[in-house]
Amino acid sequence: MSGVTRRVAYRTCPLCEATCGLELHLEDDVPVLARGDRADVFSRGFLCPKGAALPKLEADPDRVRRPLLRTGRGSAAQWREVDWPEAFAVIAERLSAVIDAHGRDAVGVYLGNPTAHNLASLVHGRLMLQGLGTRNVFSASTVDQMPKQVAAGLMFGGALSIPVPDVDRTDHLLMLGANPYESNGSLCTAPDLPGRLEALRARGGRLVVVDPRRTRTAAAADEHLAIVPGTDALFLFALVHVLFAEGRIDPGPHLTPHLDGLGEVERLAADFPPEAVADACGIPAERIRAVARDLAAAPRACVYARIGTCTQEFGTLASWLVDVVNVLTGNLDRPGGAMFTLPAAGSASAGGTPGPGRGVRLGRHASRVRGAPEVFGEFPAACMAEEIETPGPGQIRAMVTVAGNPVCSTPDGPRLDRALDALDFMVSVDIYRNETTRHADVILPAPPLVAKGHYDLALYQLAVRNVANYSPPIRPLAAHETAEWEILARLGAIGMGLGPDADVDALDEALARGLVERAVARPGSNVEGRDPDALMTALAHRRGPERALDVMLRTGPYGDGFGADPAGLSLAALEAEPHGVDLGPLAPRIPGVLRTPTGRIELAPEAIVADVARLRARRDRPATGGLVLVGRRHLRSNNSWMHNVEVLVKGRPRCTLLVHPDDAAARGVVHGGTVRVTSASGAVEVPVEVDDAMRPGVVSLPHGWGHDVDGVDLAVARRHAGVSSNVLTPSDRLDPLSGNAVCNGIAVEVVPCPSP
Ligand SMILES: Nc1nc2c(c(=O)[nH]1)N[C@H]1C(S)=C(S)[C@@H](COP(=O)(O)OP(=O)(O)OC[C@H]3O[C@@H](n4cnc5c(=O)[nH]c(N)nc54)[C@H](O)[C@@H]3O)O[C@H]1N2
Ligand SMILES: Nc1nc2c(c(=O)[nH]1)N[C@H]1C(S)=C(S)[C@@H](COP(=O)(O)OP(=O)(O)OC[C@H]3O[C@@H](n4cnc5c(=O)[nH]c(N)nc54)[C@H](O)[C@@H]3O)O[C@H]1N2
Ligand code: SF4
Ligand SMILES: [Mo]
Repeated sequence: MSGVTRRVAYRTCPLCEATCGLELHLEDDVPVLARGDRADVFSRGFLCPKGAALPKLEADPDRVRRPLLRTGRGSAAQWREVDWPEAFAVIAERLSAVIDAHGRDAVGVYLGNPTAHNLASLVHGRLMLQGLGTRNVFSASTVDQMPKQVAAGLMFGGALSIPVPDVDRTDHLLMLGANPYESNGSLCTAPDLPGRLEALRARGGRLVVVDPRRTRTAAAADEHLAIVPGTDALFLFALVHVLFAEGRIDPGPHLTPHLDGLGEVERLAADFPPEAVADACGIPAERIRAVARDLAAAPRACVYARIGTCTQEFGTLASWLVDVVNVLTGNLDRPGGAMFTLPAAGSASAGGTPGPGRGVRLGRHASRVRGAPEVFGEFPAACMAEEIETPGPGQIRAMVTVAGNPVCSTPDGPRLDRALDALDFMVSVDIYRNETTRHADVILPAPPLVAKGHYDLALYQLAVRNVANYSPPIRPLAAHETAEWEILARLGAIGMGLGPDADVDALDEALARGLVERAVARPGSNVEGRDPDALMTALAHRRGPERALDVMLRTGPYGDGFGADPAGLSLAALEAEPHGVDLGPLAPRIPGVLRTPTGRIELAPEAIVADVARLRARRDRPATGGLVLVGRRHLRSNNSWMHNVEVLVKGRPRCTLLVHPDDAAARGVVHGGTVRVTSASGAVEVPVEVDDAMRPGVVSLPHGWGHDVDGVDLAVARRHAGVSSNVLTPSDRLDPLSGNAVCNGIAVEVVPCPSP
């Protein structure tokens, strides 16, 4: 007992988008217990089983703690721990060799989901990308939310100008393709979103859920519409049609002066009356009409849609129509509707001059093999394998992955798996040796959570309240640990040809200076015209992402302006508030938030209008009668990477195929049996749960499983291996405007496996 130092620290949970406050109980700075922080200004004590398991995740003996160097391949692979100088020396030699021989585009980069929850990668990831200077950048965004970013970018002028549902004040929420009872919300940062939805209903509001499965969220709603996968854009267009046909368009005096393209939307919607889409959507015309009327009648209503509407054939169209409906019903940018956050650390739309802006440019260049357009500086993740496999100038011969597991999470994982195996060189910044990182020649471990600071730079741009919360590191880095920002900066330096021992502090200093110089040059900023040197001096005690964050906070919308407003925010102010700072409910931001070239809301962007013909063809496509596959999430799981924590995977297997009783009976499939699921790209064998929560004709399989492969170091996950649903996801089906993969609505055949 004696000699152990116990204390409590407060931190924001980095695991999902909800940003819950954790009360971490520490013994000698090692977390032993996580509770919800009841004083957290945003989460008020809420936490889920993943947050509670964080101490176990931190203590996982399989985590990579020191750099690993691989010799041999496949089943002959051997891993050796090396020190950081040796790891970087190997990387400098071999990555530079690839760049020297084949050019910068020969290095591919994949950024995974946790990079969006990580201050170091959000700030210094750019340094790495600039240093590597390759066009071959991929990320989890194109198996996720890219359609929403494209739609919002074209409508409002910024890739992150995404309206979020003002769930705490709305009277009526129409939710499509989201299941926050499991996911805790996405593109909608709201700790305890299920509790907030219950509060909505308790105050007399109405929740309508559109999902091919009667999820826990759908079961808790007032109404559930079991839509045919991939037809949300048809459904939403029919809502638009009804609103016009019944004279229920009412954007209101707040939006009307800022709208472009209303007539074009009306013209397009003419082709989608409820009767014309009802069969395709599997929802009776009368119910579609009623949904439109309810939305129009509610004092404050909001449409919110998430991954089921993004990772599908019409991702951008569906994402666009969500906000079209919000505009037409007058619910965009008003309390209780869909609103824009004003984040404390600023954002592209929070500083600078409102009005006509640069807008967003897409398709500035095209991928080498299939000519897929670039979107916000990246290519579709579904193109990665072909870019590695296909010989010729610009072929990817080396990969850098950061916090990603694309073998499990992107289309046709097995093909990517083979492609990665054939690379000249690969380096992964990760905390596990998993399905993807087992191909790396070098794995560079990110330090544990307790040794890094945390601030949700990305997710606070999408929060349902304006909040700010910084978690300082609990302990300093140990001698064998390297800060993640420094790892990324060093990879960038190697890309610049500065070698393995470059002065990364100088790069970090230049990064901070760049932020300061932009802030003082920005018209109307709270430090406009100030001397950058003086501001840099004021920051001299900080380095790394913390210094950059301090600049962003101090020059942000609530910032202290480096003394201009002593009551304003700074990193020091946040350090004094371990439970966070509540900056209030969302407030209207139009027109200030707009950055389109016209300075108006583009209701009918050209690129989107041009894609409507494809949707018309879908309207008229006859049903095949076959089964289609969709995905799902479970509260105790997180994409592919938390299956090595026993408390989260124990119990019934989670990687099962849900099949409606009628579909099961028609195929001789029984509950608890095993089936073979075949798609155009592959086949898996998986246990079945017969479940009447499924819409007939639709089956559901979660993603992120399939852990029993050579070379992974995941003892627990291997015992609960499951199969990867992305074996079944073809890599040739993309939403054309966003390059997003179509992971939902995949045609499959299901047959019983012979009993063993
Ligand atoms: N516990 C847990 N939480 C997570 C994650 C996790 O893996 N586990 N992952 C995190 C990440 S990275 C993300 S992006 C978010 C995602 O958060 P959500 O968007 O809430 O994701 P899901 O829970 O997968 O819910 C998607 C729903 O869409 C439905 N669906 C599928 N196809 C269609 C369709 O064509 N139309 C409609 N209307 N619905 C469809 C599915 O049946 C499913 O119920 O969750 C985050 N939170
Ligand atoms: N079929 C289908 N496929 C899908 C989806 C779906 O719904 N259906 N969902 C998609 C979505 S929404 C997403 S976001 C993607 C996720 O796709 P990915 O981001 O590729 O996969 P993850 O499983 O999130 O892998 C995260 C990786 O980060 C590592 N990691 C965790 N913490 C840290 C850290 O602090 N630092 C570093 N350096 N590494 C860390 C983990 O060990 C793991 O290797 O999957 C997508 N794939
Ligand atoms: S809901 Fe998300 S942020 Fe909150 S405790 Fe769970 S994993 Fe962490
Ligand atoms: Mo995601």
